[in-house]
Amino acid sequence: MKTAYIDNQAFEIVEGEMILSFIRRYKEKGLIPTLCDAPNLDPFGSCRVCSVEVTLQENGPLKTVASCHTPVSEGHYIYTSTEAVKALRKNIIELVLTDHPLDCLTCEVNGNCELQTVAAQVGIREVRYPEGENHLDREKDLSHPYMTSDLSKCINCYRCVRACDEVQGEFVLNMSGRGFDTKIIKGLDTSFMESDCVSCGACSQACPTSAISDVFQSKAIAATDTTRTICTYCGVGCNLEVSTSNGEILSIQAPYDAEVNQGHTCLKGRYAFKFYDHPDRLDAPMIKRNGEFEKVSWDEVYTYLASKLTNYKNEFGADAIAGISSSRCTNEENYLMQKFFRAVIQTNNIDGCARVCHSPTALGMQRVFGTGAATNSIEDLKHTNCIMVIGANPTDAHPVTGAKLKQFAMKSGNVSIVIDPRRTELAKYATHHLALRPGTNVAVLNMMMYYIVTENLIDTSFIAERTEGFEDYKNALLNIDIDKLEQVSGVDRNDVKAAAISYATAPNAMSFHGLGVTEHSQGTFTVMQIADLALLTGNIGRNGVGVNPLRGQNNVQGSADMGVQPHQGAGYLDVTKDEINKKYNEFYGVEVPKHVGYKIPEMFEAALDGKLKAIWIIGEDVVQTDPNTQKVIKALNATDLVIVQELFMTETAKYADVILPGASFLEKSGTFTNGERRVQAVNQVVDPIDGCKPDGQIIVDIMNKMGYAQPDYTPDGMLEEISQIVPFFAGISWERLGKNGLQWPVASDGTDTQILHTEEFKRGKGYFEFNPWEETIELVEHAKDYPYILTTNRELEHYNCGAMTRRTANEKILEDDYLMIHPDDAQSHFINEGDYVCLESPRGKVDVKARITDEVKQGILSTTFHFPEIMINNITGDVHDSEAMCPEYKVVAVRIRKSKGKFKQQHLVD
Ligand SMILES: Nc1nc2c(c(=O)[nH]1)N[C@H]1C(S)=C(S)[C@@H](COP(=O)(O)OP(=O)(O)OC[C@H]3O[C@@H](n4cnc5c(=O)[nH]c(N)nc54)[C@H](O)[C@@H]3O)O[C@H]1N2
Ligand SMILES: Nc1nc2c(c(=O)[nH]1)N[C@H]1C(S)=C(S)[C@@H](COP(=O)(O)OP(=O)(O)OC[C@H]3O[C@@H](n4cnc5c(=O)[nH]c(N)nc54)[C@H](O)[C@@H]3O)O[C@H]1N2
Ligand SMILES: [Mo]
Repeated sequence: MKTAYIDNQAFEIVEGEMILSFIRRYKEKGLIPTLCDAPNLDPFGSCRVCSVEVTLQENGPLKTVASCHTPVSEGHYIYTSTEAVKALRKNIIELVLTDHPLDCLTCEVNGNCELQTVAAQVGIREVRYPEGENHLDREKDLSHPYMTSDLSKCINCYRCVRACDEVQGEFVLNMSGRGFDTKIIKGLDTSFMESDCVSCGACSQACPTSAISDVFQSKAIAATDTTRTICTYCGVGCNLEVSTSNGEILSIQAPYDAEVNQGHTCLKGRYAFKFYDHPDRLDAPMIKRNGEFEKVSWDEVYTYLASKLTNYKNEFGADAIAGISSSRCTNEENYLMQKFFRAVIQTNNIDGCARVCHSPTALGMQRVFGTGAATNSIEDLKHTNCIMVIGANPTDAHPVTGAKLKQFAMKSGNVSIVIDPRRTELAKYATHHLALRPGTNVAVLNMMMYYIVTENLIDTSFIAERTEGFEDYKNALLNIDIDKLEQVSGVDRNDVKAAAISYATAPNAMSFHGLGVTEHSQGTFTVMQIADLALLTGNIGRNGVGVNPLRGQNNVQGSADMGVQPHQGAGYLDVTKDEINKKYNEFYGVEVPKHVGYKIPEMFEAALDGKLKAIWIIGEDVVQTDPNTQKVIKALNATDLVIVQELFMTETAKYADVILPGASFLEKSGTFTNGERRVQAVNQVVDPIDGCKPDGQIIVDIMNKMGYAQPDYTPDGMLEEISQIVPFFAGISWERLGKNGLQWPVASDGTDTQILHTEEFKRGKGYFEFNPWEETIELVEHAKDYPYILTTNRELEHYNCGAMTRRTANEKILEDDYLMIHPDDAQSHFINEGDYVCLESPRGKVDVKARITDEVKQGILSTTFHFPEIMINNITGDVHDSEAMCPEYKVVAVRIRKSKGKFKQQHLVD
């Protein structure tokens, strides 16, 4: 054991650590004051407030060093509070204060200012030096709906600049000027709003004064409570620390000790929370009578629903009723929803948003490995040499992971491969960008694997020991027609070959994929190829490798784990198997059906055929987000009873017969499972808005009303029940989750799992299956009349149907949608920047504003689906993945023309 001494007391040291972290491990945090240091930033050593005295022998000559960036060595004697360092620290702070306005009493961060705290800590009562020529003339920047700056308060600690560089990798902030005139600038000295700032707030969290702040932080000074919880938006699962007072949410920060996000989060996690008490929140159950919604009591709505559902079940059978559960809701709520359908209604007609999202991931990975979830953790980026990002745009859709991937790609020596038709932000930094035509993933991946085999870069011993089906696979692969695949994909074979060699020769290569893989007619096959690519090169089962879908919704992993699927119940158990059926029957105490239920598209087909009488939809805006909007509307109109459980009057809710007002993540407790299989505790921050109930309680109430005894919704009680039926939750309990959650499978003793398939695959051997590329029927049938391909992307500021983000000030950052169109295409249709473009597909037409850019190739268009005023899904079609039925949102045949623009922009915040 190696030791060093803190004030003459011996403590064990860790090789390579700095004196400051060594001291902080053993002593209270306040012992060493700091200014330029922050928990999530590299040591910087500029303010020197953290100075200590050090010598190599007891009573030896003392040397003053900045503890934050001086490594501790064996036998160091460190003195933390000698008169000399105390005087030095005080002097430093006094000098800092001469150039800082002493208006603490009226400052918005009074009481919450680190400079103030440190000044008190070092014993400053008054400043001895005359007040310097300060920077009170510096203008405040109030251009942005969230971020603010008042550079008269800046103390040049560089924390904001370092946060922008090191944490977000955005490089927006800089120090400019010399000497007294040194100041922080944004971009080329513009405002937050005009700069490339992505509003992540890392600088505002880092700033020790209020030089850079945000509109919520000043309010947080009044906070009486903080609650740690998990973000409701994407599948990264950022931990959040929410400050409240009197039941009102004041601000959100990111805790530094969060393993997922290490003190960082994006503008949705940190700032987009004001939807929760927006005046548009639904606040009473409603029943539609004579075409109008009427507010009713909970008792009335429960009685109404129980009687209606019972009648439909008796008259038309259980399969005339179906449910769509919400991946925005907790595991416990999803478990209850599928239990309601299986045990109370007695049908397997239960599905969720994974159907329109990563269902091909779950199926494809199950076929190859036996388990459909991410094999590794984001943490593994520290151990990899090469990343392949295919069909994912994480800097917009998974910003905290995106920032890490971007930093990886920017670092010299690292190899990155981006496969995406658009030049995404990551593509700009990638070693290889394969800009394929949408719908040709299978072609490009088969080419990649062909080169890996022909260049003899396969991992023969891994293939021999851990896989099956390789010989047949290889024979088929060697017969592909490279000329044809090169031509259809539009990617030069040499570029594909170079990327293939990079992936195969990297000591560790890790893949990440998204909807550009799954939302296609060959989605499942593409996922299987990505998995086979890992098998072929032995990139699975250890640190820094693996297949890592960037799961979408905050709890889409969890909802499928809980059984929100028509073919597998809680814990992915096959409902058609006798022994499984027996297990569920015993556990639920009723007869559970053995035949597979409807997937979402089949629910709508059944409705149109008159076979579906009732549908209960929780937290999913199918009218706006499912493909072929007009067909979805027809299906809902054809269903007698449409129950929508929501926060807002969404496009779908408008078609409801009954509305149930649920509660948002801030108003309830439970768990979410992130894209790394990490089950984390969601803690209630405020009471449900008056009139609303937690979704889980609503389901329990209806279960009981229909005669099934289900105890009230509590997160610990529900987890207890779940752990008895879901095998990989065996060791999960509410108490055990702790701050950073547990990654499933969790053994009964509580041991969790960071990496899957280390020894063998869930299915035994990894499975090779060759599938040839096929043109989607959408283009085969329609390309002649509709020569452009529309694909979809996401914007950082808005989330899916926009119901939540568009009710926050995010709307002021991105007000409107736009269509990416190549300059040559724009020119040939006389379209100028900002003109409306009419997009017409065989299903219908919509208008979107043009943004002319070479981020897309000629012939390719891209836009989002966040804006109900546009309703892009009016033009998407019915083609779906051949295996998992995920809609092919990413390839839509369209024709275009300039138009006048028909919709009126809605403004949901003032
Ligand atoms: N800000 C924000 N974040 C979100 C969401 C949001 O709406 N807004 N939604 C959440 C949800 S539900 C999900 S599922 C995730 C989705 O996150 P991502 O998986 O990143 O989803 P997208 O941006 O829709 O599509 C990813 C990329 O696929 C590319 N692409 C299109 N066609 C093809 C193709 O044929 N081949 C390849 N290789 N690429 C193609 C697109 O250009 C795009 O860059 O994001 C989650 N996070
Ligand atoms: N064209 C095109 N369409 C797409 C996609 C695409 O790439 N292109 N992507 C698809 C994908 S991947 C997905 S996942 C879907 C997403 O589509 P949706 O699931 O419809 O999108 P969200 O905006 O996440 O909608 C969730 C709804 O849940 C509500 N909600 C949030 N929290 C709660 C809660 O705690 N309780 C209740 N009761 N309600 C809550 C919100 O108000 C919101 O209306 O869209 C799909 N649609
Ligand atoms: Mo999704």
